Amino acid sequence: MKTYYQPIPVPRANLSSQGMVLAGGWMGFDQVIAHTRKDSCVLPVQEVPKDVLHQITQNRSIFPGLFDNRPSVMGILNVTPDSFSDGGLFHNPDDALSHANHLVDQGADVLDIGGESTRPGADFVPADQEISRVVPVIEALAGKVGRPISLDTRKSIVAAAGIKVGAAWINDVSALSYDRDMAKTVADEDSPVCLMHAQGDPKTMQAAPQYDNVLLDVYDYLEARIDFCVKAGINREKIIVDPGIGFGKSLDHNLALLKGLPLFHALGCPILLGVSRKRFIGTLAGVDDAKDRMPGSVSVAVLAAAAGVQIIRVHDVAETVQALKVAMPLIA
Ligand code: 9MG
Repeated sequence: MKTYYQPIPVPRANLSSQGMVLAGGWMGFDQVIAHTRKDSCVLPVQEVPKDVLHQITQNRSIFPGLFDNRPSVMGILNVTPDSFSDGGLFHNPDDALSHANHLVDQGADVLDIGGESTRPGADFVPADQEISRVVPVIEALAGKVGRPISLDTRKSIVAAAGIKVGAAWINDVSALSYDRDMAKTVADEDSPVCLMHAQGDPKTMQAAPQYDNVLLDVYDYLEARIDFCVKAGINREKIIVDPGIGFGKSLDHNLALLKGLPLFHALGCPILLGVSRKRFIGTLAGVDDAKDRMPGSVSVAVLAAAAGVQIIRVHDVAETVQALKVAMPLIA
């Protein structure tokens, strides 16, 4: 039976002599939770197989220096008319550039631009429309904001057009499963790519999500997608993984994934987490309007930092950056 090893993060200063550094970053661990599909137990680090330990500990080197001592903050810049909490604000390239500069001034390390809303129930957007939304904005920003631009798309033709004008990463919420040409495009361009887990399509994904064991099922899915990408010629060191909070998940599924976040370090890739203003925060806090969910979003961002998550995707950049500045000396 397969065993999954979830490091238990502790501040590096508190490590025992057997302790190891988590993903070359700011946290350490000297114990793991060993899960099977039957049960779980805590083991000392010496009992973890060598190849798994290598995956958990090695530096994540996509962008040297980026993930060494704190999570990177990815600021969201949607150019869709229906995005779920800030839609329609930045259609025109000049407005997008000034908002992007504002996010960078607030401390964003990366900007994520998307032209197709992925909120639950969102409609499909044809590729030509998506291109006409994102390409002028990427063109206006690339090389001018001093930060890498991530392009949130599931379509290879959109990815190719975006990379041509300066997008530095592809963020694909279908983990390259939506468009059969996407893996080739990413491989040919040698582009970093974020593989996010989703169950179902944005249109229907919240209908009745089902898992045997959500944490282990999502882990297995991401592991299989990494293998698929590597076989397609994508450099393993350029892959980022994301459990896809809110994408075909109930409240309990989201909570199980958030509690088990450190498990994903065993995939050997940087972890990206997007919880900003999502519905589960509204459910837990009793807040209907997505724009009022900043405090809950920031609290999860701080917990993610303590779990060693390398990239946090947020709407509220200034608030998240301030929270992390205060939290990092306390948790690491
Ligand atoms: C586009 N998008 C919306 N939510 C997201 C999340 O949680 N992760 C990633 N990678 N992209 C997201």
